[in-house]
Amino acid sequence: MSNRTFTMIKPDAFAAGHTGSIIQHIEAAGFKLIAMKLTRLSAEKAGEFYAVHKERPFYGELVDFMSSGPIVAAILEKDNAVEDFRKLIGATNPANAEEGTIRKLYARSVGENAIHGSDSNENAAIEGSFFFSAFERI
Ligand code: 3AN
Repeated sequence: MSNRTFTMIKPDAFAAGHTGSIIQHIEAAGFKLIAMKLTRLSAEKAGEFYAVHKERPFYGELVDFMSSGPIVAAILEKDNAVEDFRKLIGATNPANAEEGTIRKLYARSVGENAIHGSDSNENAAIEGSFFFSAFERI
C-alpha cells in the first residue's frame, strides 16, 4: 500500500462545513479517492484508533474530541502518498503549518487540527483497514 494513505476529516472541520473544500483541495493535489465514508467514532473506537498515544497527556482530550461529532474517513491513492499527503496537510500545530496547507487554512489548534494523515505506509494500511473492508475499496 505504498501508494496509498489514510485520512480523516476531523469533527471540527466537519462541523464547520469544510468537508467539501478539503476534499476539493485533496483531489486538486492529485490524490484519488479509493474509499470514503461519513461516520462517527464511539469513545471506545477513538481510543482504539489512537492507542499509540495512550500514555500522552492529551490522550483523554483527543479521544473526547474525536468522538464528539461526525468525521469523514477516506483512503487516498497517489505516488508517494504518505509523504506527499503529510506535506499537503501541514504541521500538527496549525501555528507552525506552512501557508496553503490544509491545517493552515482550516485548523484551529494543535488538538482540533482539522485533518489526520497516516505517518507511515504501515500505519496507512492499519488505519485503512480499521475503517474499510476489502469490499468498500474501489
Ligand atoms: P499528527 O496528526 O500530525 O500525525 P500526532 O500523531 O503527533 O500528530 O498526534 C495525533 C493527534 O493528537 C493530533 N492530530 C492532534 O489532534 C492530537 N495532538 C497532538 N499533540 C497534541 C497536543 N500537544 N495537545 C493536544 N492534542 C494533541
